[in-house]
Amino acid sequence: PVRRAVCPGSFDPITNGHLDIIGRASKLYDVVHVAVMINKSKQGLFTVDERIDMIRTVTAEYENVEVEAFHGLLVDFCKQRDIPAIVKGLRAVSDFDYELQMAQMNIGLSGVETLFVPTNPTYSFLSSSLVKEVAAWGGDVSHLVPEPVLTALRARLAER
Ligand code: COD
Repeated sequence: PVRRAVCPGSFDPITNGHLDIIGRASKLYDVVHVAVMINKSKQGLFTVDERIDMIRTVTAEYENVEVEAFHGLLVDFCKQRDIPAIVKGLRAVSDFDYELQMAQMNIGLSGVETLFVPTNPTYSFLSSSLVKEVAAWGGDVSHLVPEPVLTALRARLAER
């Protein structure tokens, strides 16, 4: 049987921290689904289609990674694609409470397991929101996001 896992997130935009987790998951599973979860109450810096394009570009080297958007519950995304496992990066203790809550909710809803991968310490402080904030004030984020994302960030922020 094909072993599948999902790496879910907002990816607004994808960072080197996300990419590290996706790359590691791609070595452990036959197919890794990257799910850009649509949150209607949160207006992003990038549209969902822009996020998907960026993720496809920077994961092109991984042949077993598939990227798509989803509007709904993560467990329904999993059910529809026969995915038994969610792979999440854990940055610090601060991530733990909420991640544990979601993991337990998800297993209770449908039996989907969550596996936590320890974040590469180089990226343990890294989040999409901090990247956007630092970049908006002209700070250098070139070591925190892949090159195509850096270009897109600069272009989007220059429009403002
Ligand atoms: N290093 C390693 N991993 C990282 C890093 C980093 N620096 N930054 C983020 N990650 C990993 C984490 O595992 C994180 O969970 C994931 O990437 C996504 O990060 P973000 O910031 O893009 O996305 P979030 O935190 O907004 O994603 C939350 C979800 C979209 C996964 C969640 O809200 C969800 O599942 N929503 C769907 C609706 C649903 O099912 N709700 C019920 C949940 S019980």
